[in-house]
Amino acid sequence: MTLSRRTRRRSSNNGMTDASAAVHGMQYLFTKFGRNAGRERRIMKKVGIIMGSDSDLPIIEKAVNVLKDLEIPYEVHIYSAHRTPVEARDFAVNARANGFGAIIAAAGMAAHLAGAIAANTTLPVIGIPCKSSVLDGMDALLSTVQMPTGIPVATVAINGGANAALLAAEIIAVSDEDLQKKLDAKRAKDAAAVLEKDRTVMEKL
Ligand code: AIR
Repeated sequence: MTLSRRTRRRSSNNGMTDASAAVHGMQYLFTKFGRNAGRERRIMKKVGIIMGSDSDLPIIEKAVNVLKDLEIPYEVHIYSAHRTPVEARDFAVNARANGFGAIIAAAGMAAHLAGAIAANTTLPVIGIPCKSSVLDGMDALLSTVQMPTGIPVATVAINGGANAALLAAEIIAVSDEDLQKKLDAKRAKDAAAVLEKDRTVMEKL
């Protein structure tokens, strides 16, 4: 969550952090000289998770749990469109080069974070409006969903952390067959759990 360390480490690697550059370098060497030389080896894209404040953490935890279950790599940061606009922009501008495939942005109140991130990248951005004010999240919902034409934000329900992560997973899975299978298996498991409840409901009532 430190704001400047990552920025400082960014060097001349086309906007990549040193860590990202090292991973890409290793990927290249494996492809070139490793046991599977010549075969394409892909590293799964990361999901970036940005929240406007640490008070949004309970909603972010729902997203993180889904990504962990699906074994999708992720990175979490606290950047605010209003309080730390430079860092938020910097993250978005470099996200693709840093190995991200989708970004989740969660904020409450006048929630411009997802839109501000989307303005600075063509990666898919998923907005989570957070319920953190007297307006029960309606303020954040409208601020997140009402994007002007040209800069889309895929907005999930108020406090919809789990669905944001599932949508990010579906985006990554477009080019990842293993992840597609995991998502199919999860759907089947979730449906089976509902049907199990269906079987027991009559006994209770
Ligand atoms: N926020 C922070 N910077 C800009 C916005 N919109 C949001 C946070 C949080 C809410 O303001 O995402 O949901 C209240 O933040 P805090 O830090 O006062 O608890």
